[in-house]
Amino acid sequence: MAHTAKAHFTTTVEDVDPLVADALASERTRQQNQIELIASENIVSRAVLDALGHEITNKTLEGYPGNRFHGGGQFVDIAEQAAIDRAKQLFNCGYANVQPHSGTQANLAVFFLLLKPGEKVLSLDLAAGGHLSHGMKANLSGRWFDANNYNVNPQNEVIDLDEMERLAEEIRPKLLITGGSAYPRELDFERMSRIAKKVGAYFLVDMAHIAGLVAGGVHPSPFPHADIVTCTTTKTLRGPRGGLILTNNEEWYKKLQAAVFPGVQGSLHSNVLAAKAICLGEALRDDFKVYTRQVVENAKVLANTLADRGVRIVSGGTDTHIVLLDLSSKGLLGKQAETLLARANITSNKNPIPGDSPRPPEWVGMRLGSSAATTRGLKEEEFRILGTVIADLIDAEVAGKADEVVEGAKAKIAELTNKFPVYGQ
Ligand code: DSN
Repeated sequence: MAHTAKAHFTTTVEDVDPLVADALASERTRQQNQIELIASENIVSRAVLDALGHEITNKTLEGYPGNRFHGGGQFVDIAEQAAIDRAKQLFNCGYANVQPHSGTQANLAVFFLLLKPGEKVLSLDLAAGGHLSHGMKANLSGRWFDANNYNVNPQNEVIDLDEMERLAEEIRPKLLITGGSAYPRELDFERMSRIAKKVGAYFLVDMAHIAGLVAGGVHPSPFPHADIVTCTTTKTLRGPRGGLILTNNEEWYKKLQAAVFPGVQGSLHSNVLAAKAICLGEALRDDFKVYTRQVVENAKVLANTLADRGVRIVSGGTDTHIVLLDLSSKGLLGKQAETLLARANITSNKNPIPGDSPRPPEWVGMRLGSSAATTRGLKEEEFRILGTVIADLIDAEVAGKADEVVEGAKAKIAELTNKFPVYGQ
């Protein structure tokens, strides 16, 4: 087919690229047919998808609304300003930068703003639920800064604030960070901010996982305790892939803008900014509060159902959307359980638990999350079914009889996915 301008604008992906078209179609079917229990995932609204696939993606811009390096940005300005205003309203803070391309980029910009290479950071240990961008050795944050970790109490697996205070006094970090990827319990921002102040550290809350729960009022807000807050818009906030940086510090604000652009990023993602504005608007609605309450209730039901069947739940339960399983209680590894659940169309991920091996194939943990399935409309009753199906699969695997239960488990999952379709499928 001759490649004309008209064809460029009208030929569908099915015609132009069957390989990728097939992958897209298969991914759509996978999302419909599987129950998503990966805690960092969610299912965005049709409106968010509309923005992500909109022509606005063509617009290149650097700078900030009203002060761009390129012309023609007046409509992106509207979207970005809406995202800024809504983020400030939603999280009750004075300043928002909505341009970070991810949570990791947001954290990198905060490091760029507040630290010089070699300065000290104190953050939650990765196996205890921290995040790689908080100082993991293989990440730039760990390579360029002096990263130290606090941990959970080995008895109750809750962050040990006394130990955090002792370490902070000993290490005297410039930046104290809390939050991460796999910590299921409520965070005590007030006490942590007191620890940071006592040792003269800035206090960064990375609320990537819990931003939606904070927005919905089911987890305490990091404001007014944190000096600076980062998050993704992806997870419980149910928006596009991307990050936010929030603060009340007027003095930092200009420097923060410069830390994002041109500090660690170039041009912005116009379509993602529009999608961020939409998801933040959705999170301001009352029905989002109802959604987040259900997310936490569902996670608790899942944790209790599994615990009743003898699966040890790290920290004994959850206050959030995250349920962390210790599969050593059943003699399984995380990767075995991940593969097993996938056979029944349940998507999950192996994860380290406190004190776990540094080697992913040896992890005994599995992280489950309730956000995406709750978006589909599943409630307590369905999460009880999910917990029972998972426990049945695990027990059968331990007994060497998984083949006998997988088909039955798949049928139960199919009942749920048919009853709670995504995108009108
Ligand atoms: N941090 C990763 C996770 O929580 O799964 C990606 O968002």
